Amino acid sequence: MKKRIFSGAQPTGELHIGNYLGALKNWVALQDEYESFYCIVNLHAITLPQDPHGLRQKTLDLAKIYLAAGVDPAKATIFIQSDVPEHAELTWVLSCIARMGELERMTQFKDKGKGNAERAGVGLFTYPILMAADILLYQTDLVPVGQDQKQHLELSRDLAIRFNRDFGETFKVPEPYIPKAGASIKSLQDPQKKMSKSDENLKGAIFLMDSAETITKKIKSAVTDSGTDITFDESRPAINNLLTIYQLVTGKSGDECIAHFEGKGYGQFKGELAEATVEYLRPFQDRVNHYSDKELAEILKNGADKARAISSATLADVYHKTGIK
Ligand code: ATP
Ligand code: LTN
Repeated sequence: MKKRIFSGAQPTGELHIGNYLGALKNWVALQDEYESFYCIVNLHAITLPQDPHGLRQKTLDLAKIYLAAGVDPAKATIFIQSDVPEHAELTWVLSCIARMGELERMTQFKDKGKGNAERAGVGLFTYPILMAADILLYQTDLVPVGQDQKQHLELSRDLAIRFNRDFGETFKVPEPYIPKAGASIKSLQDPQKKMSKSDENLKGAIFLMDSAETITKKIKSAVTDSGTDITFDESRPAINNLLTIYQLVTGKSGDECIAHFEGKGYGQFKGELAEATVEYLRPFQDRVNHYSDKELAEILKNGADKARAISSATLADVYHKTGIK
């Protein structure tokens, strides 16, 4: 039997190249070897205010992005989180075994709640429990995510272990899959921060649907470090980040990248990086509107049916073990 993968992204804003290189790219690479479930986590999206008119459209657009990135509906299951009510149901049960203390330690809550717990939504606080439910419902072996999700995944593992201990073996304990290169692509404007959809400075992120002209402009205006060498060096985070993007979009080895830019200046490097990024995203951009709305609806319906077949069995087991049913 194939091992199982689960991952998801939020339909909250435009996806950027950090989401692509840190997560989506690996979803595509892993779908042959694993039985894969890729979810559009719209229930996660409302942990921060969303425009109700825009959310449904963004949810469908994100499904198109998964497909355009190369997730193949013949191999992987693509579905919308809210189409599978078991996610919300298991969240409740897991909420009853999760501890305030462990949620308080989640750094994303501190960031997104802007350090103001008094005013932050309760959903933002309990969000990692919904993520644990997503993963544990499918008896998932592996979860491909970027570095920022590592702590949430640890919590999923802890909840699985605790439930199994208290109620008997029920959940598989999932492992993270975090890529060596690309796990945390940084903002082009501030290499101390991760590239983010919600960054106010739009110049910090390369969005997957950006035009060639916009991509080139953003890369040319990216901040650099002092010094002139173009090498991988953590102490020079701006160039380190740009060279990492170059490495991933060209598929060259680290050594090849360094050798290629030896003796060359930032100007030339940025020009080549812009060109390589545009070329990398072109086939993706061409494919975004490949599926009609009708085909998309069909794919999502099939996906939800497949997802429910598995998640309902896990939830029935949980309800049985806890004495609910
Ligand atoms: P953002 O902070 O940009 O709003 P997010 O983490 O809230 O992103 P998602 O769209 O749900 O948004 O993330 C999808 C995937 O992309 C996750 O696996 C996440 O770890 C990964 N990811 C997000 N930002 C980066 C980044 N800068 N570099 C690498 N991977 C990233
Ligand atoms: N929390 C993640 C999105 C997410 C996810 C998941 C990722 C929700 N459920 C399950 C992997 C597995 C984020 O904000 N990027």
